[in-house]
Amino acid sequence: MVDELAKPVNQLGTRPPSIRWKVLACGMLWLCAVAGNLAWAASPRRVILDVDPGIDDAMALLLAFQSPELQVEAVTVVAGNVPVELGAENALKLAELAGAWNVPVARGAERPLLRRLTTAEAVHGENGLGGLELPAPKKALDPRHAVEVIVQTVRAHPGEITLVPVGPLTNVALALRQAPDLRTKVREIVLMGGAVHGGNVTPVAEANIHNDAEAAQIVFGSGIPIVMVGLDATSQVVLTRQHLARLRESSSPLAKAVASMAEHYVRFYEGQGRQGALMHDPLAVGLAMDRTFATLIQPAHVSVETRGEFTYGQTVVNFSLQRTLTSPRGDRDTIGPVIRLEPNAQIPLQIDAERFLTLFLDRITAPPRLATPSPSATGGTAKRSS
Ligand SMILES: [Ca+2]
Repeated sequence: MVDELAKPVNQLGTRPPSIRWKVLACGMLWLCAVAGNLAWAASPRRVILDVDPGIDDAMALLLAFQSPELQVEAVTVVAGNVPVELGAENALKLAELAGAWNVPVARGAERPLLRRLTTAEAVHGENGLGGLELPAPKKALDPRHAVEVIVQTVRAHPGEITLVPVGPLTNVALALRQAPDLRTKVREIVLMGGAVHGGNVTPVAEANIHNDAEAAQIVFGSGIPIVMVGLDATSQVVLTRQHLARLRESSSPLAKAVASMAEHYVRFYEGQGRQGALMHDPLAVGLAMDRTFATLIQPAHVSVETRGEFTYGQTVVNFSLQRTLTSPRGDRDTIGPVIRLEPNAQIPLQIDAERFLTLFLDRITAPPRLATPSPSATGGTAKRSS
């Protein structure tokens, strides 16, 4: 330190920092930057899962609860695979199974905006969980409507919430109608629905979009960044009997539950001539936490068919990002001009299915990550700890 004091002072009367101090300061700055980056990388992404459980919804919920990359702010339930009352009860049971006592579960829309509801007991079983009987829930539903929960949660964390809807888009569309400010406050929507080619309830329509195409069109028109996890992506991820065997070997209660539900689900798909069950909803959760599960993803402009007699619910995926208009000429129209369309969705086209399924099985066979003591005898929803 003597050396330091012996140095001349500058015009402002302070000593210039020594090399040692400069190195120390740079080191501190570097450490702060690294720590900041680590904190950013480690901070989980806030998500709301909008579900219609449903076996693959159940697997998606459990994957989300078991994943430190995600912070599930709420689970909202919509009518779809099963009526909303049953879906809400299933969501409560699954949250309890995962130990997610502090995550609000709210019931939402009972039917699509305009159309009649179509349920899917043939795929998911009469109770929506492939016949798996879980204990009656002690956890209570959030007293708010699901739409209110979505609006309030997004407004409480503007720019931070990723919506992960894996059922019909009714709740999300109603939230956007009720609170147009959500268009700029939702960080992103990673939805399971639609397809570039084909469908699973009609030759051109996927079930979630087909169940409420009007709601889907509102969501795709919202301006919120969307990742459309469609059948093209989800049909690449197949849960086979080998995977079921690994789940059955595990002592984890989550794995045993998933194995039981998936038995029904796999059998349904085997009946369609497939090697196993398609992991629709879990893949949306996977892409919400790690986009690199998609090895090819392309921007597109997606429109939803709401009027076609044979094409209702089709997602018309335009990768060219151009639309040719027509202009009147006398008693006819003529082609032109061509206008440019802004992309409204990213479309995952190729999935690293093996990597995703490995993560899924690892997470489901692990002990419940959120396990906390159950609420006291009142059985109400516990207060949030954060
Ligand atoms: Ca679903």
